[in-house]
Amino acid sequence: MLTKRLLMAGTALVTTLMLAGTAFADPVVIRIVAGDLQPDDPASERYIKEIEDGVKAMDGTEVDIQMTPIAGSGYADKLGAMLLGGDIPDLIYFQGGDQKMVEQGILVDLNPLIANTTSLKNELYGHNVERMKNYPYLVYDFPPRAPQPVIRADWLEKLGMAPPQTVDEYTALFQAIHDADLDGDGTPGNTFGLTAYVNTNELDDIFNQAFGVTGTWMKDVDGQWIAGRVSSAEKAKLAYYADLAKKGLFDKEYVTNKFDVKEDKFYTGKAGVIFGSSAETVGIYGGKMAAAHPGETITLTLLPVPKGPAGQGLAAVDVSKESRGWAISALSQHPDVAMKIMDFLASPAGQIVDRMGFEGVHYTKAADGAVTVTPDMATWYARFSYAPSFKPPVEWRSQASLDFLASVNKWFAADNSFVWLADYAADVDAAENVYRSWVAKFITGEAGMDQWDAYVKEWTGAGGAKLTDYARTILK
Ligand SMILES: [Ca+2]
Repeated sequence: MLTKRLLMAGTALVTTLMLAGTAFADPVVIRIVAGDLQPDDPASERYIKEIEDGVKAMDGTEVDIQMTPIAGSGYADKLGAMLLGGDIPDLIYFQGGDQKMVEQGILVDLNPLIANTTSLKNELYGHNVERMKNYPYLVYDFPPRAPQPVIRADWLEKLGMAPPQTVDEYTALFQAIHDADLDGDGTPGNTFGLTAYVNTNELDDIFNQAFGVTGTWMKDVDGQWIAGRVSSAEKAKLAYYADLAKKGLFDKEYVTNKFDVKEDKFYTGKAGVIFGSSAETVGIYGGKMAAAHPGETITLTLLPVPKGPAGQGLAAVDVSKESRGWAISALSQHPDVAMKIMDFLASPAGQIVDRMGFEGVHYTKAADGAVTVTPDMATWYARFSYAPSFKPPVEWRSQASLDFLASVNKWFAADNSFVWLADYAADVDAAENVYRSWVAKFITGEAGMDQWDAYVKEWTGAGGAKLTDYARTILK
């Protein structure tokens, strides 16, 4: 209904412009909305200007990109109000609230537009391609968040150990960190092998597959779909976490740790291994570790994805849909030009703009063309595309960051999770809360693994049975 009204409004506008004799005059105007691209902000203006120049250099298209202001916090809500009010820019960045707009019919299927691109279609990650099969309205060309563990390279060297290749070797590493006095405070045994924060999601990223937790839904011995959360593989994995905690190798306080507490334990030598969720995060951890130890030369090593008793790999990635990303309005007069902007930004020239920021600010170029990154590069981040094939003119990322990206690509596996109908939201939350609470009880030792059946019973009663019944109608 909204679509129809807006389409009529759009038609009226075009008619008016044609009568005035100004329709389709160059350059093509593309309105864009994103929380961190604001008109009157000099950095945003320069960014947009470089994109306009780049698109023109690419194939001669003259585009006038106009930013739409949404100031302050609450971007998703403000964007929703703006769109439902009928003000719909051509290129829209969502971080939530997009499904409502799909229901209103105001976002286009991006797949046909992407199929016509030169660069973008070749630069999507495996999880992007799978997500866009299920939900073609958002594109977000970035690596998936996949927490992976890091350790100080000098600590690994002091222990005389190679990076662990198996779960048993991980246990041995955590034990060695614990037993030594690597932090040099004179007391052995007061450094955890591993810490985390709030929940065990980060650990799951390398241990799920190792213990056979292959996805959100798994087949039991009778060939019936059951939740991975109540599988025997999950039980084996949690028994491993509980054993690490019991031996003092895993920090039992993970539940109350905030992210900064987790990091602080790492920088101050109270934990030997932590997980970083992205290549950037791993780079930032390296920078903070170095800053915490002036005068020393400390780098971080990314630890491998271990082989376990039941497999190897990073946890399966949710491919039901992108949770954030770029959309194009169904009311846009120039969806092809909007996509051309996205295509440019995924190209080698566009990646210089999107990944490296501004010449003279984030990097400098010498007379002979040699590029040098400045300290300001640490605060720059790509907004549109993190093309996997991009080779920067100079490498500034740490080896740990590069290893992180290689590992994400090597170990991608698609999960079989799906988007729940709103009717199930309360059950999803209730079952997950029961799971989290029991995981904490098992790990702190408040409950023994022999109480597994009591956990499964509570989980089943708290919505788990209802969710499983529904999943069996969805999964093949
Ligand atoms: Ca110590």
